[in-house]
Amino acid sequence: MATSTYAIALGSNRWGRHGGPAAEIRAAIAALDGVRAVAPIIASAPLGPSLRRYANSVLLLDTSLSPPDMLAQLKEIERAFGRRRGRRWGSRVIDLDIILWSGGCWHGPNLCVPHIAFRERTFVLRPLRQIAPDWRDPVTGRTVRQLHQLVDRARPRD
Ligand code: PH2
Ligand code: MG
Ligand code: MG
Repeated sequence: MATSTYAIALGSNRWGRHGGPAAEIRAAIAALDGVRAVAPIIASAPLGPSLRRYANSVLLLDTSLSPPDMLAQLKEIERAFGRRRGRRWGSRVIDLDIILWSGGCWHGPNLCVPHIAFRERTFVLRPLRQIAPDWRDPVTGRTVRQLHQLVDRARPRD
């Protein structure tokens, strides 16, 4: 029984078994159960030390999994796709991050929902706005549409 909805951000800037970054994103989407909406994949300039461009998207999924169980499933997919743990923000075949959860906030030892940096990231907010513009961030009380307008205004070219 589906009891909650998650917004999951997907990112890739490395080739893997399925192909280039966009193919890796499509394969990760296919590996998840309960997917209800998927934003078009975008190309984005890397934030941080990596030099390779990213493919990014965001999806909504319905599930009965708790946030730690959802995270464990995402980590399992990252492992299966050949993601290696290493340098923080190094290039990666697939990165799956929980951005929002319909239950509001969650703070655990390895997990903080909402994602701590999503309000500053155009490559998350732009796709998220396409599928969930009215979702309200439980921390700031702002909608995704408002959060996107705020970063867009600050950095109109990103
Ligand atoms: N993910 C990062 C660091 N930098 N830059 C872009 N454009 N897209 C990402 O998904 C991304 C990033 C860490 O997870
Ligand atoms: Mg990430
Ligand atoms: Mg991650």
